[in-house]
Amino acid sequence: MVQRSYRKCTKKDRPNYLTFAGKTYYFGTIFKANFFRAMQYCRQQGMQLVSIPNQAVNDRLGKFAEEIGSHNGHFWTSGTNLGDVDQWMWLSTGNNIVYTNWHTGEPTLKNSVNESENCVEARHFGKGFTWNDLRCEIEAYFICESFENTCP
Ligand SMILES: [Ca+2]
Repeated sequence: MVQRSYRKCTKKDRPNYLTFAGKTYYFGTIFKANFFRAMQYCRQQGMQLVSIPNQAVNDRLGKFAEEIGSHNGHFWTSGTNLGDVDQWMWLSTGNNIVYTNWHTGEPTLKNSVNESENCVEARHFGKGFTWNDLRCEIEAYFICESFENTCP
C-alpha cells in the first residue's frame, strides 16, 4: 500500500490566509461574489467554500475576520438548503449541518419581501461569528478552505 505524504501547508505570511486545525483558510475580501461564484472561485484556487463543523472552527474564523479588519464583512459559507428545504447541508463536503450557530431568530427561510433565503452566511452580528440564511444571489465576501491534508 502506497502511503501518500503531503507537504504541510502554511501560508502564514500571506495576508488573508489562516492555518488552523490542519486546514488552510482563505478569506476573500478583495471582491464580493454570489454564493455560486464564490464556490467557483474557491474551486479555481484548489480550495472549496468553507464548512464550519464545530464551535472551535467557528470562533477561530470569526476572530480572524477581526484580525484582518473585516469584522463588518459578510462571508459566504457552503451551507445551503437548496437541495432540501428541511435539511441544511454543507455543499462542499456533502455533510448535513449538525453543529449550528444561527443568529437569534435565524434561519428565517424568507426575507422581508418573502423571497427564499437558501444560503448561509457568517458574520459578526455582535460578538463572534453567527449565521444567517440569505438569498444566494447576494454578493458577499467568502471563505475558502483547503481540502483535508492538501495544499491549495
Ligand atoms: Ca435570514
